[in-house]
Amino acid sequence: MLKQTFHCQRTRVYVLNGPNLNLLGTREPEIYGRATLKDIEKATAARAKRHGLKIVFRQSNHEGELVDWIHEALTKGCGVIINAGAYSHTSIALHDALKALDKPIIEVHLSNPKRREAFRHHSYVSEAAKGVIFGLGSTGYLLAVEAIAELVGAGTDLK
Ligand code: CA2
Repeated sequence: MLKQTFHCQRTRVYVLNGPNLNLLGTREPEIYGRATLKDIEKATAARAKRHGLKIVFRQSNHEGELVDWIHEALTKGCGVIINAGAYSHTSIALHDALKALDKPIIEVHLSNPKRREAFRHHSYVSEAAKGVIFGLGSTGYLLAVEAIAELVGAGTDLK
């Protein structure tokens, strides 16, 4: 079977984080774990390095800023890992921006929204994503890097 790979001009992977994720590690550890966003950034960058990929790691509490970064990834990135936080469940703007991106997109959530309140069960991001990783805490970001590396053929002559 022919494996689907995405042609990748650059080695930059955007890791975008939405509202309130800057609070990680300070509250609700029973839901989101004890790692801070800085811890996740370091671990994600280290995992990406193994594959010859570089991480652009950002967090914003503002929907439009996240849209702008997705547009930036359009020209400067080779894939997007996104935990859009609560905007996952509300934002058609993020959905549209992601739909315009012809690069692999992996959606990550620390918790498993399907096991939580009904308003978290639908994600506009999922409809634009190649794959989704839910409920595995910060490990989800590392698995997302592995998925992107595989999809773009990083570290192989498909790059
Ligand atoms: O599980 C996830 O990663 C979520 O994207 C986290 C969002 C939530 O709205 C999504 O449904 C699922 C919330 C992030 C809030 O993060 C906090 C961290 C510490 C303390 C308070 C909020």
